Amino acid sequence: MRKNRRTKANEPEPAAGNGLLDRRLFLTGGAAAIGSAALPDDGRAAEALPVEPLPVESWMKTPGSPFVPYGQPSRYAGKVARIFASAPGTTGTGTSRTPHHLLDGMMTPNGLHFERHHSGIPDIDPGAHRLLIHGLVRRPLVYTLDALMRYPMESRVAFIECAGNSAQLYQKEPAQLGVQPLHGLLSCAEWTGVRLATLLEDAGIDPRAQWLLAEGADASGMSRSVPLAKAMDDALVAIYQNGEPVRPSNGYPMRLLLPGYEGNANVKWLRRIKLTEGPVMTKDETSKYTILQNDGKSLQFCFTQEAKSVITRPSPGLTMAAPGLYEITGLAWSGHGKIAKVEVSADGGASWALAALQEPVLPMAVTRFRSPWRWDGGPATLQSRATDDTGYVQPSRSKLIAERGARTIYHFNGIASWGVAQGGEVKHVYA
Ligand SMILES: Nc1nc2c(c(=O)[nH]1)N[C@H]1C(S)=C(S)[C@@H](COP(=O)(O)O)O[C@H]1N2
Ligand SMILES: [Mo]
Repeated sequence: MRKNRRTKANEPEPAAGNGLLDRRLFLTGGAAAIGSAALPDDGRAAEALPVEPLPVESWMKTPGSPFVPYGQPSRYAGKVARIFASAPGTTGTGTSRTPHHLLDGMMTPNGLHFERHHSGIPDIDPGAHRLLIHGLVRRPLVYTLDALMRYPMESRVAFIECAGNSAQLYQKEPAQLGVQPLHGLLSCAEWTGVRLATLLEDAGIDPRAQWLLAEGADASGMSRSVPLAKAMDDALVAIYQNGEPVRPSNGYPMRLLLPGYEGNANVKWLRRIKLTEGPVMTKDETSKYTILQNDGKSLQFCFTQEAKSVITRPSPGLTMAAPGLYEITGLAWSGHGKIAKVEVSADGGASWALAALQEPVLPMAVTRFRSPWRWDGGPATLQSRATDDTGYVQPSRSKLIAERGARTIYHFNGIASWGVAQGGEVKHVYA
């Protein structure tokens, strides 16, 4: 009896083909219990050799550096940075992308939150900034930042994903890029601010109002129409981002947060909300942010980001060192609610293992998933597939394109694949 149990502990249950193991291996601390199986075959992750005494390094011999008013990352962590590109002839119009392959957990640090600016980052004096609420209201109101700060506040952990995230996966051939350039227009933060519903009720909502126009204070005149129901449900005028004032690049001194909606509708540098009977048909919801279909017609007002997931490690640029036990980890999210499950495949979708979901699992936030995988050193195709609590399952790339076509660049949420070659090189592939 006892012998049997030990044998079992030494051989973790396979959960799917090509080396995927039971997710409980990590939850129960089983990785340590299975001993050498938890380590690369050709060596140990931590050195077992007695190294004694430990050397006294130079930084132990003199006092450390003085205080600074605002902390910065380690100078050795310089690679943990955004990458960015600006439109020709501009410096601040374009995107910067989050390095998910170098991060863990669920929150994106403010300095690494992705950015999308249509006309650079405005340098807004918070004392001069105003938020106007007008249109179909009983009494139009103008808020200063100070006035807004006197209202009751609420926090929400929410992802923001640009509608154009992962757009390269609509291309015929897999772009030879990694997680950051392909899927880095996604970030997750704790946003704190005043419920938009509170401000609208303050102004008095005319029963004819069904929509609102939200406008930013940047030079691009970015503005979007949003259903009033969303504003009343869970919209925030966010003033804080992960506990500190919203960064200039993310909308300082205030931004609209519409949890689960495409990034574009989350208007930054918010200066005006106008209640209207119908959508206003701004340039940002007619010429752009519509889904062009094969028949030449476009879908408009596709607000919600559908369930999606992406493996952040292993991923291109992070070569696998040696056969052995690895953790496959990544992020899953849905604009419709909570992530119900994430499955991982190591054989291109032929078989799937349930991944462990890391708590907390929150609606419209990213969820971190983890799956133990024993890589035998041979070829593998890694995929993840998210299901949300509405029952919606992330589609394969081919299913998504069969249904939608590939004439759009928006809302790509198909399954992404990383090919692991003999030798450990990881590449973006289509499976
Ligand atoms: N005023 C204004 N709001 C804006 C934008 C903009 O250029 N100007 N870009 C939008 C787009 S396309 C996206 S994806 C998100 C990006 O938010 P972030 O830069 O905080 O990540 O902001 C949206 N809100
Ligand atoms: Mo965007």
